[in-house]
Amino acid sequence: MTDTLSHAPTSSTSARIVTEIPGPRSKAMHERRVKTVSAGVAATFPIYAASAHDAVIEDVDGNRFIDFTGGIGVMTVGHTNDAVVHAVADQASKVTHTLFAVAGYEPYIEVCELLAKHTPGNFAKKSVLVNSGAEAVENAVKIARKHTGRTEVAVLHHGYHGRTNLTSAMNYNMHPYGTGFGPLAGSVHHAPNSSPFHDGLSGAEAAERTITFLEKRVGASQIACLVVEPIQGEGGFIVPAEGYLQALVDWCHANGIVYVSDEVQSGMARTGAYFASEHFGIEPDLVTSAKGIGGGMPIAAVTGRAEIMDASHPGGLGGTFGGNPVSCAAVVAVFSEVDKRGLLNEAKRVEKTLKPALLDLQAKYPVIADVRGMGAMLAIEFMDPSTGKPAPEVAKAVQTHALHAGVLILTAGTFGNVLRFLPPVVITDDQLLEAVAVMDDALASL
Ligand code: PLZ
Repeated sequence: MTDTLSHAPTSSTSARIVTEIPGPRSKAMHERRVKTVSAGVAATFPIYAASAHDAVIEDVDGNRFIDFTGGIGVMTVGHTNDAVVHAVADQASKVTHTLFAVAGYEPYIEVCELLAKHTPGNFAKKSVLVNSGAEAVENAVKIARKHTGRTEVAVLHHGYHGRTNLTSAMNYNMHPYGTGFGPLAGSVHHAPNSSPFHDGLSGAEAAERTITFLEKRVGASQIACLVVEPIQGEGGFIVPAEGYLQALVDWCHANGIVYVSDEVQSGMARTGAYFASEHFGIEPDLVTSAKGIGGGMPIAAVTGRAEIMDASHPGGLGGTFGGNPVSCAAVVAVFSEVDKRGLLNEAKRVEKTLKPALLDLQAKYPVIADVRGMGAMLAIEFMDPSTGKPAPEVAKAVQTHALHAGVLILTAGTFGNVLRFLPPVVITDDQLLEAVAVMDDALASL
């Protein structure tokens, strides 16, 4: 046991393992957990966090981990970001809750102003604030249905949109999100996506395949909205072929369909732009955001064309906690941090350091079939070079090896054969390269 619990990690901290993993305190907590926490909640890593700063998490046993997960893409501005912590404490001492629909407060309006300014598209925009990514997607669908008077919802293969009844139906993978939880919401249609590494199609060819499916199976006139992640997150950081998304937007607009960009994972500086849609030159009708916008506080939003966002009658949108003042204060601080500290460029720096290092690993280990992504949203995909089949066991083995060496990495992909890197964009180059060296060791030992 060490005395490090009193010292929070600093930005330059490297990984440090001082106990077996999990350590005795984490083990004891786990024993308490299994008695009262539902087994339905996954436990990816067997450690329990005591403190965190920037890109480092320290567990209750004093082990320090370089964090490539960022709480699944949430901690873009860094753990316990000073500006966020200060804004939260300040707001908590003023007003913590009124329910915006009962008595308003300025931070909610400020957040909607910031989202109107920084989401793609040069037109009048409005927002509604909610609590989670899934709730944002649900609301985007509600709004699109009300606006169009249509019922059907289109999504893409390998997509992920949440765990509520409707969003579970919108996920590509039935397991673990839908299995046994049915009946899931109906009127959801899954169309082929664009995945250049796997399908070899150009953007135009992939768009034709998607559109043909939707026109034949559903009928364009029936579709309220098409919900698309610009870079598919849980699906394995799939970057669509050039021109694909624009072709879908054009088709939606020609057919009165609301195009929804689900930027819950890819949004807010993650890819080196405020929203990843910008990289593809598209202007979605609606954008969902969550994760990174709150700097660790729970908040999410639907933002989009004012005339669509105003489709609902008063009282049709909302909820008790949506746009909580403390969470809103955090969002305002996050936007200010991105601007003041140039965090869009920091995300690009992460790509500039990490991508070549991952390509070097690929040159050394043919089991790495693909290196892809943008900014601080990068991934490697493992395939067995002899069979060409997905190799989830390699992803798992590297993840486990890295955990024991002090690096937290998440898997992704429909087949679980992808490792994804979603670090806080304030992670240092040294920390990035330290983590790559750990993966190198892991692959060498396989
Ligand atoms: N849309 C694109 O990535 C959340 C899920 C992690 P919530 N992705 C991480 C897990 O195992 O629960 C996500 C997303 C996209 C919607 C969501 C849902 O956001 O805030 O988790 O509801």
